[in-house]
Amino acid sequence: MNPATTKPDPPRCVILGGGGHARVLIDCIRESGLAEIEGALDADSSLRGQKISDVPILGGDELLGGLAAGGVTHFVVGLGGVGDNGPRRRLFELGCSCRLIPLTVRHPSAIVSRWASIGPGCQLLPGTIVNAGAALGKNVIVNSGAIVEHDCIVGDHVHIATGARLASTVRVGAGAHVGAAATVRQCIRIGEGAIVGAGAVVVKDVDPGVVVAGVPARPMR
Ligand code: JB2
Repeated sequence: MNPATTKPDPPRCVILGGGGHARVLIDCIRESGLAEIEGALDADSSLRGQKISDVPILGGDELLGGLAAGGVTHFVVGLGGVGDNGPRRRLFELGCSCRLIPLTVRHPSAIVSRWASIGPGCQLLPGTIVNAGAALGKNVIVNSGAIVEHDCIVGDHVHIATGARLASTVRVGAGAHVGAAATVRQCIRIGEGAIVGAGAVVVKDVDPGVVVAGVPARPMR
Protein backbone atom coordinates (compact mmCIF):
# COMPACT_ATOMS: atom_id res chain seq x y z
CA MET A 1 0.00 0.00 0.00
CA ASN A 2 1.28 3.47 -0.88
CA PRO A 3 0.67 5.61 2.28
CA ALA A 4 0.63 8.87 0.26
CA THR A 5 -2.28 7.79 -1.98
CA THR A 6 -3.77 4.82 -0.05
CA LYS A 7 -3.79 3.03 -3.39
CA PRO A 8 -2.60 -0.58 -3.34
CA ASP A 9 0.82 -1.08 -4.90
CA PRO A 10 0.63 -2.55 -8.43
CA PRO A 11 1.42 -6.28 -8.58
CA ARG A 12 4.97 -7.35 -9.46
CA CYS A 13 5.30 -9.42 -12.61
CA VAL A 14 7.95 -11.31 -14.58
CA ILE A 15 7.95 -11.71 -18.37
CA LEU A 16 8.84 -15.13 -19.84
CA GLY A 17 10.79 -14.43 -23.03
CA GLY A 18 12.96 -11.51 -23.94
CA GLY A 19 12.45 -10.95 -27.68
CA GLY A 20 10.34 -8.73 -29.91
CA HIS A 21 6.95 -9.74 -28.53
CA ALA A 22 8.14 -9.11 -24.98
CA ARG A 23 9.14 -5.57 -25.95
CA VAL A 24 5.59 -4.85 -27.15
CA LEU A 25 4.21 -6.26 -23.90
CA ILE A 26 6.53 -4.07 -21.84
CA ASP A 27 5.05 -1.01 -23.57
CA CYS A 28 1.50 -2.26 -22.93
CA ILE A 29 2.16 -2.91 -19.25
CA ARG A 30 3.85 0.46 -18.76
CA GLU A 31 1.19 2.41 -20.68
CA SER A 32 -1.61 0.79 -18.71
CA GLY A 33 0.14 0.91 -15.33
CA LEU A 34 -1.02 -2.67 -14.79
CA ALA A 35 2.02 -3.94 -12.93
CA GLU A 36 5.62 -3.36 -11.94
CA ILE A 37 7.97 -5.37 -14.14
CA GLU A 38 10.58 -7.18 -12.05
CA GLY A 39 12.48 -8.49 -15.07
CA ALA A 40 12.39 -10.90 -17.97
CA LEU A 41 13.55 -14.51 -18.19
CA ASP A 42 15.00 -15.90 -21.39
CA ALA A 43 16.15 -19.38 -22.46
CA ASP A 44 19.19 -17.85 -24.19
CA SER A 45 21.82 -17.64 -21.44
CA SER A 46 23.91 -15.18 -23.49
CA LEU A 47 21.21 -12.54 -22.86
CA ARG A 48 21.60 -12.68 -19.08
CA GLY A 49 22.45 -9.23 -17.69
CA GLN A 50 21.26 -7.48 -20.86
CA LYS A 51 18.14 -5.34 -21.09
CA ILE A 52 15.09 -5.32 -23.37
CA SER A 53 13.71 -1.83 -23.44
CA ASP A 54 14.74 -0.93 -19.87
CA VAL A 55 13.86 -4.30 -18.34
CA PRO A 56 16.73 -6.52 -17.15
CA ILE A 57 17.00 -10.13 -18.33
CA LEU A 58 17.57 -11.92 -15.06
CA GLY A 59 18.33 -15.43 -16.33
CA GLY A 60 16.35 -18.54 -17.34
CA ASP A 61 13.02 -20.05 -16.33
CA GLU A 62 14.65 -21.90 -13.41
CA LEU A 63 14.48 -18.55 -11.53
CA LEU A 64 10.66 -18.55 -11.52
CA GLY A 65 10.22 -20.35 -8.20
CA GLY A 66 12.64 -17.99 -6.42
CA LEU A 67 10.94 -14.92 -7.87
CA ALA A 68 7.58 -16.20 -6.63
CA ALA A 69 9.07 -16.78 -3.17
CA GLY A 70 10.47 -13.22 -3.26
CA GLY A 71 7.11 -11.53 -3.79
CA VAL A 72 6.54 -11.59 -7.55
CA THR A 73 2.87 -12.53 -7.94
CA HIS A 74 2.18 -12.42 -11.69
CA PHE A 75 3.71 -13.66 -14.95
CA VAL A 76 3.32 -12.77 -18.62
CA VAL A 77 4.07 -15.18 -21.46
CA GLY A 78 6.40 -13.07 -23.60
CA LEU A 79 6.76 -15.44 -26.56
CA GLY A 80 4.91 -14.59 -29.77
CA GLY A 81 5.20 -18.10 -31.14
CA VAL A 82 4.27 -17.47 -34.76
CA GLY A 83 2.60 -20.65 -36.07
CA ASP A 84 3.39 -22.99 -33.17
CA ASN A 85 1.60 -22.06 -29.96
CA GLY A 86 2.98 -25.11 -28.11
CA PRO A 87 5.87 -23.20 -26.45
CA ARG A 88 3.43 -20.47 -25.31
CA ARG A 89 1.17 -23.11 -23.79
CA ARG A 90 4.13 -24.75 -22.01
CA LEU A 91 5.30 -21.42 -20.53
CA PHE A 92 1.75 -20.60 -19.41
CA GLU A 93 1.52 -23.93 -17.58
CA LEU A 94 4.99 -23.42 -16.09
CA GLY A 95 4.03 -20.02 -14.66
CA CYS A 96 0.82 -21.43 -13.15
CA SER A 97 2.70 -24.41 -11.70
CA CYS A 98 4.90 -21.92 -9.79
CA ARG A 99 1.69 -20.50 -8.27
CA LEU A 100 2.02 -17.25 -10.19
CA ILE A 101 -1.06 -15.51 -11.61
CA PRO A 102 -1.24 -14.90 -15.39
CA LEU A 103 -1.43 -11.14 -15.94
CA THR A 104 -4.07 -10.06 -18.46
CA VAL A 105 -2.42 -7.35 -20.55
CA ARG A 106 -4.55 -4.70 -22.21
CA HIS A 107 -3.10 -1.68 -23.97
CA PRO A 108 -5.13 1.51 -23.26
CA SER A 109 -5.94 1.80 -26.98
CA ALA A 110 -7.62 -1.62 -27.09
CA ILE A 111 -11.41 -1.41 -27.45
CA VAL A 112 -13.08 -4.19 -25.50
CA SER A 113 -16.84 -4.51 -25.05
CA ARG A 114 -18.07 -4.81 -21.48
CA TRP A 115 -20.02 -7.79 -22.82
CA ALA A 116 -16.91 -9.61 -23.98
CA SER A 117 -15.29 -12.24 -21.78
CA ILE A 118 -11.51 -12.22 -21.53
CA GLY A 119 -9.65 -15.17 -20.00
CA PRO A 120 -6.62 -15.04 -17.71
CA GLY A 121 -3.30 -14.15 -19.33
CA CYS A 122 -4.86 -12.75 -22.51
CA GLN A 123 -2.92 -10.05 -24.36
CA LEU A 124 -4.89 -7.29 -26.10
CA LEU A 125 -2.26 -5.27 -27.90
CA PRO A 126 -2.44 -1.71 -29.31
CA GLY A 127 -5.46 -0.93 -31.46
CA THR A 128 -7.30 -4.21 -31.05
CA ILE A 129 -11.10 -4.52 -31.01
CA VAL A 130 -13.01 -7.25 -29.18
CA ASN A 131 -16.76 -6.80 -29.56
CA ALA A 132 -19.86 -7.78 -27.59
CA GLY A 133 -20.42 -11.43 -26.84
CA ALA A 134 -16.90 -12.47 -27.87
CA ALA A 135 -15.26 -14.96 -25.50
CA LEU A 136 -11.49 -15.43 -25.32
CA GLY A 137 -10.03 -18.40 -23.44
CA LYS A 138 -6.79 -18.20 -21.48
CA ASN A 139 -3.41 -17.05 -22.85
CA VAL A 140 -4.89 -15.71 -26.10
CA ILE A 141 -2.96 -13.06 -28.05
CA VAL A 142 -5.00 -10.53 -29.99
CA ASN A 143 -2.06 -8.85 -31.66
CA SER A 144 -1.80 -5.22 -32.74
CA GLY A 145 -4.74 -4.00 -34.82
CA ALA A 146 -6.54 -7.36 -34.88
CA ILE A 147 -10.36 -7.53 -34.68
CA VAL A 148 -12.44 -10.16 -32.92
CA GLU A 149 -16.05 -9.42 -33.87
CA HIS A 150 -19.14 -10.06 -31.82
CA ASP A 151 -19.93 -13.56 -30.57
CA CYS A 152 -16.64 -15.12 -31.69
CA ILE A 153 -15.37 -17.89 -29.41
CA VAL A 154 -11.58 -18.19 -29.24
CA GLY A 155 -9.93 -21.14 -27.47
CA ASP A 156 -6.99 -21.25 -25.07
CA HIS A 157 -3.47 -20.32 -26.30
CA VAL A 158 -4.72 -19.04 -29.70
CA HIS A 159 -2.78 -16.29 -31.45
CA ILE A 160 -4.76 -13.86 -33.63
CA ALA A 161 -1.82 -12.19 -35.34
CA THR A 162 -1.28 -8.56 -36.29
CA GLY A 163 -4.16 -7.06 -38.27
CA ALA A 164 -6.14 -10.31 -38.60
CA ARG A 165 -9.93 -10.10 -38.59
CA LEU A 166 -12.49 -12.57 -37.35
CA ALA A 167 -15.95 -11.64 -38.62
CA SER A 168 -18.83 -12.39 -36.30
CA THR A 169 -19.56 -15.76 -34.68
CA VAL A 170 -16.30 -17.41 -35.73
CA ARG A 171 -15.03 -20.28 -33.54
CA VAL A 172 -11.29 -20.83 -33.19
CA GLY A 173 -10.10 -24.04 -31.53
CA ALA A 174 -7.41 -24.16 -28.85
CA GLY A 175 -3.83 -23.56 -29.96
CA ALA A 176 -4.75 -22.40 -33.46
CA HIS A 177 -2.91 -19.56 -35.18
CA VAL A 178 -4.58 -16.97 -37.43
CA GLY A 179 -1.83 -15.28 -39.43
CA ALA A 180 -1.17 -11.60 -39.91
CA ALA A 181 -3.84 -9.75 -41.92
CA ALA A 182 -5.88 -12.92 -42.49
CA THR A 183 -9.67 -12.57 -42.72
CA VAL A 184 -12.09 -15.22 -41.48
CA ARG A 185 -15.69 -14.99 -42.72
CA GLN A 186 -18.58 -15.06 -40.26
CA CYS A 187 -19.71 -18.38 -38.72
CA ILE A 188 -16.53 -20.24 -39.83
CA ARG A 189 -14.93 -22.86 -37.54
CA ILE A 190 -11.16 -23.08 -37.29
CA GLY A 191 -10.15 -26.40 -35.70
CA GLU A 192 -7.76 -26.93 -32.79
CA GLY A 193 -4.12 -26.40 -33.69
CA ALA A 194 -4.93 -25.27 -37.24
CA ILE A 195 -2.84 -22.57 -38.92
CA VAL A 196 -4.24 -19.87 -41.19
CA GLY A 197 -1.49 -18.31 -43.31
CA ALA A 198 -0.83 -14.60 -43.41
CA GLY A 199 -3.21 -12.73 -45.70
CA ALA A 200 -5.52 -15.72 -46.23
CA VAL A 201 -9.26 -15.26 -46.68
CA VAL A 202 -11.05 -18.16 -45.01
CA VAL A 203 -14.52 -18.91 -46.39
CA LYS A 204 -14.78 -22.63 -45.43
CA ASP A 205 -14.30 -24.43 -42.12
CA VAL A 206 -10.72 -25.54 -41.37
CA ASP A 207 -10.20 -28.99 -39.82
CA PRO A 208 -8.07 -29.42 -36.67
CA GLY A 209 -4.33 -29.34 -37.32
CA VAL A 210 -4.71 -28.32 -40.97
CA VAL A 211 -2.67 -25.47 -42.51
CA VAL A 212 -4.54 -23.27 -44.98
CA ALA A 213 -3.32 -20.35 -47.07
CA GLY A 214 -4.35 -18.16 -49.99
CA VAL A 215 -7.42 -16.33 -51.27
CA PRO A 216 -9.71 -18.15 -50.88
CA ALA A 217 -7.83 -20.22 -48.31
CA ARG A 218 -7.10 -23.85 -49.25
CA PRO A 219 -5.27 -26.62 -47.37
CA MET A 220 -1.53 -26.73 -48.05
CA ARG A 221 -0.19 -30.07 -49.31
O1 JB2 B 1 11.15 -21.59 -23.04
C1 JB2 B 1 11.53 -20.42 -23.11
C2 JB2 B 1 11.94 -19.80 -24.32
N1 JB2 B 1 12.03 -20.24 -25.61
C3 JB2 B 1 12.50 -19.20 -26.33
N2 JB2 B 1 11.57 -19.65 -21.98
C4 JB2 B 1 11.99 -18.34 -22.01
N3 JB2 B 1 12.00 -17.66 -20.85
N4 JB2 B 1 12.40 -17.73 -23.13
C5 JB2 B 1 12.36 -18.45 -24.27
N5 JB2 B 1 12.70 -18.12 -25.54
C6 JB2 B 1 13.22 -16.79 -25.91
O2 JB2 B 1 12.15 -16.02 -26.42
C7 JB2 B 1 14.25 -16.82 -27.01
O3 JB2 B 1 15.55 -17.14 -26.50
C8 JB2 B 1 14.16 -15.41 -27.57
O4 JB2 B 1 15.03 -14.49 -26.92
C9 JB2 B 1 12.71 -15.02 -27.30
C10 JB2 B 1 11.87 -14.98 -28.57
O5 JB2 B 1 12.19 -13.78 -29.24
P1 JB2 B 1 11.88 -13.51 -30.77
O6 JB2 B 1 12.07 -12.07 -31.02
O7 JB2 B 1 12.66 -14.51 -31.59
O8 JB2 B 1 10.37 -13.93 -30.97
P2 JB2 B 1 9.07 -13.40 -30.26
O9 JB2 B 1 8.30 -14.62 -29.90
O10 JB2 B 1 9.37 -12.43 -29.21
O11 JB2 B 1 8.30 -12.63 -31.42
C11 JB2 B 1 7.78 -13.33 -32.54
O12 JB2 B 1 6.36 -13.32 -32.50
C12 JB2 B 1 5.77 -12.02 -32.53
C13 JB2 B 1 4.28 -12.19 -32.44
C14 JB2 B 1 8.31 -12.60 -33.78
O13 JB2 B 1 8.01 -13.32 -34.91
C15 JB2 B 1 7.69 -11.21 -33.87
O14 JB2 B 1 8.08 -10.60 -35.09
C16 JB2 B 1 6.17 -11.29 -33.81
N6 JB2 B 1 5.61 -9.95 -33.81
